[in-house]
Amino acid sequence: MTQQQTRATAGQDTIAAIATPPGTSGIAVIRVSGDDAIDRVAARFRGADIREAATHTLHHGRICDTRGRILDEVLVSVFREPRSYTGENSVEISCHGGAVVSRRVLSSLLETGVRHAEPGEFTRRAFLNGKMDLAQAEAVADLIHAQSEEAHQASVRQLEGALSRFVGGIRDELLHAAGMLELSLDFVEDDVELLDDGQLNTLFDESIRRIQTALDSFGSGRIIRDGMRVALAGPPNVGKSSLLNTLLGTRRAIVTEVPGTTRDYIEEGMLLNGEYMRFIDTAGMRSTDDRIENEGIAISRDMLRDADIVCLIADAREGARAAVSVRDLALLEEEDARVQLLFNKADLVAADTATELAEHGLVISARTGDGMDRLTARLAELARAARQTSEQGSVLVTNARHADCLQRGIDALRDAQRARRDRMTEEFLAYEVRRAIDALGEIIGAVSSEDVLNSIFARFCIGK
Ligand SMILES: Nc1nc2c(ncn2[C@@H]2O[C@H](COP(=O)(O)OP(=O)(O)OP(=O)(O)O)[C@@H](O)[C@H]2O)c(=O)[nH]1
Ligand SMILES: [Mg+2]
Repeated sequence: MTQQQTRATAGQDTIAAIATPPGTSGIAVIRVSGDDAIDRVAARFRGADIREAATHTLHHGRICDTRGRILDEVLVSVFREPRSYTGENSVEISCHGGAVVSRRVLSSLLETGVRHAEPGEFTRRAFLNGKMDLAQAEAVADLIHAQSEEAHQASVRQLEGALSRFVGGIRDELLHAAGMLELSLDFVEDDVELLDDGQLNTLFDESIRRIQTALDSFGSGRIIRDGMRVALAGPPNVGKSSLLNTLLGTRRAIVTEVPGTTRDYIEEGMLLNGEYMRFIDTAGMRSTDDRIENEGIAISRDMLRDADIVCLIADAREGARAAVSVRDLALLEEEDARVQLLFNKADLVAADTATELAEHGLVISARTGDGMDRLTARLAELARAARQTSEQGSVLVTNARHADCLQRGIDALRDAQRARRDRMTEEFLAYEVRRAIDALGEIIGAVSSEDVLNSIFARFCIGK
């Protein structure tokens, strides 16, 4: 479905939701949007007559229930279409915070026939009404979920349209080329060439190169957006779960002296030296007949494959040679650059043993917290190195959906390039170029399906 079609079928009923998080707070904001938004709020508002209010005006008054009982003293902001977040008539009611107040104000509005908004529905309407494109709408969700300064910066850039402009620029050139190719079909008899072979060659090559550069930023972009995935791995009982708890400063994972305590994996994110990291505590690796434990070990191996960093943990009492068997158990290659060796339980070995081990990896104690500073500094350093490529000012891709679209764009352009070399007809070339255009168009939502929109906006919170 194209964006235009979606627009035409978009319901214009009036929706409302509490836009602030639940719980007690100074104020809470209730958002209302739709053709009747202003009239519906006016029906419950005692103060100025906002039905005639100009756009971007603020009004003091009271919200009442059906029987006219005052629910709260509020400030009401009026926005008239198209000059609002959604592009529709909108009202934002700032009431006192607290779960009961805001819910009663919302209920009072729902009684007037306003519908409760779905997650992300305000932003979805903003997209459908052309206030922002799809990549920008996704940036709104990223902005809200940003866990680090870098993630925040990246989503602001995307919201400001950096990715959209990049994609749009290439797409426009391809649209022009497709148009020329299609036009030249009308002149087949006359043998008119609107785009010569050299121009096409350059266009395809250059577009592939630029898209590839953007795609290459996805490795670091993903780390910036979602955090660096740090897996804690090793044999049973070496203290993986203890380390997770020490890092988090809470008792998140169960720790016992029984080997094989952790069976499922546990994932927990935290900000460490300004870097957002996701720690994954895995089941200890060993050969066992326990079916449940083996299932856990299989999952652990998958986790290790996907991790950005693998902290391979050995018991300091077993000495440096333990590290090798740990690596084998985890099925990791010797030269795997993601591996950081840790010797835990340093409190149980003599000082000279610890010094010896320090030549092979970091020596720590999850129990005493010894060596944690060095470990966190090392992890922060690895995180910075992992996302370094992004600093070079080019566009940053942080989203797997965008990466997939870019890859399909490249694939289509490679097919186009091949078709050109094989002297295929313009019709064939134009078809491949159109495929690339559509793939790129999916990023900004020039082409979008209901399914794609549903999955994107499901990530949003209600009220956004
Ligand atoms: N002395 C000492 N004991 C530790 C240290 N870290 C963990 N332990 C103990 O080692 C035992 C195992 O710890 P866990 O954190 O459950 O180990 P694990 O690697 O998660 O074990 P599995 O989940 O079974 O694979 C517990 O009794 C912990 O108290 C440490 O640094 N020093
Ligand atoms: Mg454990």
